[in-house]
Amino acid sequence: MTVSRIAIVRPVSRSIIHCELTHLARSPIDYARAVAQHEEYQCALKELGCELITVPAADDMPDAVFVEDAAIVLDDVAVMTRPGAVSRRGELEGVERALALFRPLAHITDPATLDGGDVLLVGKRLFVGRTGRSNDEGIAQLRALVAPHGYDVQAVDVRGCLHLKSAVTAVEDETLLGNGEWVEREAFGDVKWIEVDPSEPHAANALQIERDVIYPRAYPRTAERLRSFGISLCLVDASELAKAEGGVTCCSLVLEGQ
Ligand code: CIR
Repeated sequence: MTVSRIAIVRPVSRSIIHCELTHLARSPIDYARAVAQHEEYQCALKELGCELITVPAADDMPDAVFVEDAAIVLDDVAVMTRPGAVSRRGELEGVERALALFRPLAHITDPATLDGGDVLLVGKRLFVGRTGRSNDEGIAQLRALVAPHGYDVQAVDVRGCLHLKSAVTAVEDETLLGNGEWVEREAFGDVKWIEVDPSEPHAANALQIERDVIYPRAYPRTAERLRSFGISLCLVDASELAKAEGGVTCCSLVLEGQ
């Protein structure tokens, strides 16, 4: 059997300047620059062995490029979320059509809310941030949907940032990169923890693709720290979409195809 790695992506919307913002003040986003940076990101995904599947653009949905929030993709099921921001719920349809080719689907339903950016997979554990976007009902529904597939769901309190994965992501299978000001590292049990450089609080969002990590150029001190732990980085410029509160995990859904 040939197993290939697939990354689902979606173009930057022409209306990106009207994106949702929670913790950042609105600043002008250069659409052409955002598109060029998104191209570089997609090249990085391809270099790391991903085949890209592009969901059709949704120019009327400002945040559509952030496909991560629409679904949680596991080996044997994909859970379509119910985004906490009402303006983002229309994004699901296109992503669902793409995912249906690869996984059976399950759905989070009203009154639950859940954003994919709040869900961090470590082995068979799903850590889920309790945030303004993901509520307790969302966490409970996710638990019920994934338990039959052998996954354990643990809720984690998050403060000071948008999503759990703004505060912590995996850089190796059992190694997390985190900002301990935004999330309690003890919540993650016995995993190795690399703390971001204190001068780079936004540096915890990294996208692990097997033994490599796609990582923003904007955080050189934390990058150096990661390299000192032997982590191989593929650096990209992600500064325009960072103004929309998006990071490198947000712009793709990576899954093993078969
Ligand atoms: C939002 O607020 O929903 C978007 N402007 C940013 C979403 C970023 N997504 C993510 O961190 N998973």
